[in-house]
Amino acid sequence: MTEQTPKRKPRIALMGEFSAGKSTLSNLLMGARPLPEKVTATRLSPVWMTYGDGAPYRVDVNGSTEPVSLDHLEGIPVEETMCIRLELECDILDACDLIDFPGISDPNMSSDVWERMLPEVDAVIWLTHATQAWRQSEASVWDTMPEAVRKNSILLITRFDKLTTEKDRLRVFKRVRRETAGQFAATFPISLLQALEAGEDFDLWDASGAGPFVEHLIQSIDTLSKLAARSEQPLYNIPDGTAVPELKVAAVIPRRVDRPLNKDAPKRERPKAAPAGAPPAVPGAATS
Ligand SMILES: Nc1nc2c(ncn2[C@@H]2O[C@H](COP(=O)(O)OP(=O)(O)OP(=O)(O)O)[C@@H](O)[C@H]2O)c(=O)[nH]1
Ligand SMILES: [Mg+2]
Repeated sequence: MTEQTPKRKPRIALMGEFSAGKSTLSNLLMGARPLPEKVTATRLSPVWMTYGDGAPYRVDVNGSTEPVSLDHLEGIPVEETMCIRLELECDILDACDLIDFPGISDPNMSSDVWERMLPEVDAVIWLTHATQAWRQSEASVWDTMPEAVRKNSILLITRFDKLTTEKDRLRVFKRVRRETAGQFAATFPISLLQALEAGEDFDLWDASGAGPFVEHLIQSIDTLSKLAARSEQPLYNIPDGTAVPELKVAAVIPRRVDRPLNKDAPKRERPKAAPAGAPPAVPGAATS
C-alpha cells in the first residue's frame, strides 16, 4: 500500500521506569482513559496513539496487523508485537502522536520490546519517580539516545506529591537538574494525581506542575511539527552532529497553593477550550 503523507505529525514517546506514570500522563494529556493505570507493572507493548476513530489493532513484529480489543490489551503477546495502535479523537492527538512505552527495566520483558520502537520517535517525555529519581538504569538508556532526540525532550519528575517537605523537593529537583544538565530541553516536577484532581481549577492545575509543563509541551509540539514537516525520518534517525534546531531550555518548579480544600475560596477557572480533565487545547488543534 502506498500512502501519500506530505506532512507527518511529530511522535512523542512516554518513557521511564515502570509505574513512573507514563500511562497516567497519556490519559491526562488525552482527557480520556483508554490505557490501564496500574500499581503493579503492566506487561504491555508500546501503545501508539493517533488521531482518528478507527478500531484498535496490533502490529506484529513481521508487519502484519490484527484487530484487538481495548478490554484485553494485557492479553496481547508482548514479544511478538511491535506496537498496539489506538485511534482517538482528542485535541492533543490532532497535534502529535503519543507512544506510551513499557517500563525500561522490567525483568520479565526483553528490552527489544521497546528498543525496536525507538526509530519511530521524534522526542521523548521521560518520567522519573521523585522518590528514586534518575537511577543509573535511566541514565544509561538516555546516554544511548541521539542528540536530536535529547535536545527536544522533556524530563518530568513525577510523584512529586510523595516528597513532603519543601527541603526534599528542592534537593531532588536540584540533584536531578545537576545530573541531567544539558541532556533535556526542560525539567518539570509534577504530581499527575493532583493534576487529574485539579479539574477546572487553574490554580491547582498550575500548582500540580501540569500548568508549566503543558505550556512548554505546546511550544515543543509547535517546534517539532516544523521539524517533522521537513523530514519523513523521525529525529531518532538523525545522526549526531547534524544541525537540528532545538527547544528553549526551561526548568520550572511549581508554585505552592495553600488553599486546596477550602471550597469557599475564590477560584480561577482553567481555560475553557479543553474538556474536563484535559490540558488546555493545543494551538492549531481542531475545536468542536
Ligand atoms: N502519588 C502519585 N501517584 C501517581 C502519580 N503518577 C502516577 N501515579 C500512580 O502510579 C501508578 C502507576 O502509574 P502508571 O501510569 O500506570 O505508570 P506507568 O509508568 O504507565 O507504569 P508501567 O506501564 O507499568 O510501566 C498508578 O497507580 C498511578 O495512579 C503521581 O504523580 N503521584
Ligand atoms: Mg503504563
